Amino acid sequence: MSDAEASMKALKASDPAIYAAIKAEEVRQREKLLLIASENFASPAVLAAQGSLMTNKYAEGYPGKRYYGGCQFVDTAESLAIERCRQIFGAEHVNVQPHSGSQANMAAYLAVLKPGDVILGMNLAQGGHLTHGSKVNFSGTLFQSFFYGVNRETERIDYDEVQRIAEECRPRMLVVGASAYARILDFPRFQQIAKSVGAYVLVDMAHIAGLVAAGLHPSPIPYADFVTTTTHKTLRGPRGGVIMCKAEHARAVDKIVFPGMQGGPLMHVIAAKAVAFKEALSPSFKRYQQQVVANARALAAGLMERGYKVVSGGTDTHLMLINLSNKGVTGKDAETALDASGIIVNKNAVPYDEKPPAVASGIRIGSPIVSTRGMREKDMGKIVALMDRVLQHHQDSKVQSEVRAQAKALCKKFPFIYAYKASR
Ligand code: DSN
Repeated sequence: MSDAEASMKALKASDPAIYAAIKAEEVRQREKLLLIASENFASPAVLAAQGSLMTNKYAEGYPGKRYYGGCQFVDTAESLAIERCRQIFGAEHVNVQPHSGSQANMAAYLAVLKPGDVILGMNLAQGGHLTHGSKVNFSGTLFQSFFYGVNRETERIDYDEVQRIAEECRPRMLVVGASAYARILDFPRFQQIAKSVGAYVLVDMAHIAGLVAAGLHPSPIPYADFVTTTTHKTLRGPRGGVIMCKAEHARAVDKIVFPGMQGGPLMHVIAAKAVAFKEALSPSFKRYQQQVVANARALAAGLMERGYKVVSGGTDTHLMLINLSNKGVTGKDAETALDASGIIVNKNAVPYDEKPPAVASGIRIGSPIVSTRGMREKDMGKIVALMDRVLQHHQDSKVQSEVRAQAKALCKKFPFIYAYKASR
């Protein structure tokens, strides 16, 4: 019996309720077509490190400078994580301790800004992120936030407009990055805009970090003072965050992460980050990312052929937004009908959406998980056909149950990377 199997067996005996929830989640992940753009399947090696006994260790401080004894082995894990991350992205300084992407962003702000300072980020309603200045988030309450969005016609960022808004609001920090924008980000242009108004540049590359690692999206590193990312999206590691910066901000960043914002780092997660970074340095990771992009393009092309409006007319990345307003179904109803059919997406506002976010006119879909399972362009065609059938008959439960069986059959053809025999 493997360690993982033994652990699951022990869990089953000690906590049957949580064991059952995990097993049900395993079945869900195995049998459904998962198209949430921000999710992925971390490798068994990543899971092993994240589920390891390094969770038991306190290690406030940084490698070689801790406030606890017995840190020699967690030091090894953190030093490897830092070194591998630097190797992937070429940053001058790396801190792998942020517990999440939001905390990495908080660290970037607090390293150089004071409460009340002005920040300019992408509007959440047009593809940005909560932590880029949303009024319901710390970033919008601690700082004075202003927003840029996308052009109504092209549905792409209008850089002249960003320049105009920056000149008007004079930000101290220009925040770049998105959670629902499918096009290449022009980092040199953002840097130019920031320089012209004396702002720092923070690039939150959480969604595209895997693509950047593989050289399939331009790197923000040369153009930004701070670059943050999560490690679990296209990068395919454990849940968590990382902050990178220019050498001149290294001390401020380290100080604000610890002791400024966090106490003990999650050493098991940091070990898992190191494992994921090693994987990201391998040639197979690059091939994986190429397939992620190819699959996203195939999904977009297939949907457009069937009359779906893909925001901005396509995708350069792993994700796309579909505006369903010409299909007579809201984002909310589409999400529900697809879920009942074994296809998991999230409702999403489209640019200039008139519906509230909890209803929304669109859905966001992404290719990271289906690509991890080994699916290719022709399989995307099958997914498009299944989605189209559901969306055309979104109130028909017979269609939903037929598609659910077809989605399960398609999943069955591709390996599910976790296999705990104890569960069978
Ligand atoms: N909530 C994440 C997403 O789905 O894009 C971003 O943090």
